Amino acid sequence: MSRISLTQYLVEQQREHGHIPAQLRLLIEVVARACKRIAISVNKGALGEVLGSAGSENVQGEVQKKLDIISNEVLIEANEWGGHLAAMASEEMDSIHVVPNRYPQGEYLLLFDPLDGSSNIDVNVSIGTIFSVLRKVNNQRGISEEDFLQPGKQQAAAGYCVYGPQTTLVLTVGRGVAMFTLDREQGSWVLTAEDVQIPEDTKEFAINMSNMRHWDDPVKRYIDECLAGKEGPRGKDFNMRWVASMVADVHRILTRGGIFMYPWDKREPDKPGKLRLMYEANPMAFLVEQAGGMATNGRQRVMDLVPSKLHERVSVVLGSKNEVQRVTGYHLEAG
Ligand code: AHM
Ligand code: MG
Repeated sequence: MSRISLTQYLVEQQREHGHIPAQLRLLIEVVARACKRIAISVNKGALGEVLGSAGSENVQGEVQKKLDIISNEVLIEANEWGGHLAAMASEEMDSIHVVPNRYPQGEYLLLFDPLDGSSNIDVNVSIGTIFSVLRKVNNQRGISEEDFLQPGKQQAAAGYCVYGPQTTLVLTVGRGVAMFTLDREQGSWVLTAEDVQIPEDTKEFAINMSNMRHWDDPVKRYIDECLAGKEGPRGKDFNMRWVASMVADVHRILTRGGIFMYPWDKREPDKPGKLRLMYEANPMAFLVEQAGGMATNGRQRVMDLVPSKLHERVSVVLGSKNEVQRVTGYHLEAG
């Protein structure tokens, strides 16, 4: 059986559909190469002395793991010299990283969560890298944080790489979702799924149930109804999964459907949610919508939200369309 590589897939997208400019193709290839390097560090684990905390905190006051920092450095180093980028922003950096003057400036902006699901690193459970690509819209001047504050619907591409039993790269350039599995012997990404579709209905939800007492009423209502099973208003039994790595939870949903929620809760009433709009919610929302699913913050479409700052947080409800619609409806009914 002949297999299609990531390079061939991108060249065909560029040639046949003409919607991937050369710079974007290079950008995606470079990100994929960086993910391969991160996968090697992840796989080495204790042997590579990459486990444990780095003894520092990021801008959000979270303790950084060694792999958070290593992955961030790999992505920056890989991407800054190619001429395809103007600047980068990362969950692990306070402010944007502008491409140094010694390199040509490209027309794209790259945003990433270099190592998502950090709490799973040391326990050998799936983790990942999430990325989002925007165009630099303002050509009049240099580059600043403001250039990044675009709604998710303006993304040119998005994806993630999940480091699990297999290393898989999942990508959208706005024409459906494709998955590539890393062939470790060959060192290449091989197309293993195309036109990925999320079923509209599901019997599986993903939420951190330990936060139940802090949830808002519409979230409680939805989960209570799921828990009531066959005898309840939904008339069916629901299953629950929570990996605590958004990449792994979203990967399951893209593979077999489901709903993922990280809603606002009363622990931090002033924050709109835990997850980051630009590094986590937007790229995942783009993938989910491209696969026929839906992503909201409980009330509005995630990709319509206009960020007011780089590290903005957001409530997230995404996955199978009919379930996301239901949860969103419960929020809107509650006013
Ligand atoms: P991180 O980017 O610091 O790893 O945090 C994001 C992760 C998500 O991947 C996951 O859905 C969530 O945090 C899990 O949070 P919790 O430990 O509260 O269940
Ligand atoms: Mg994260």
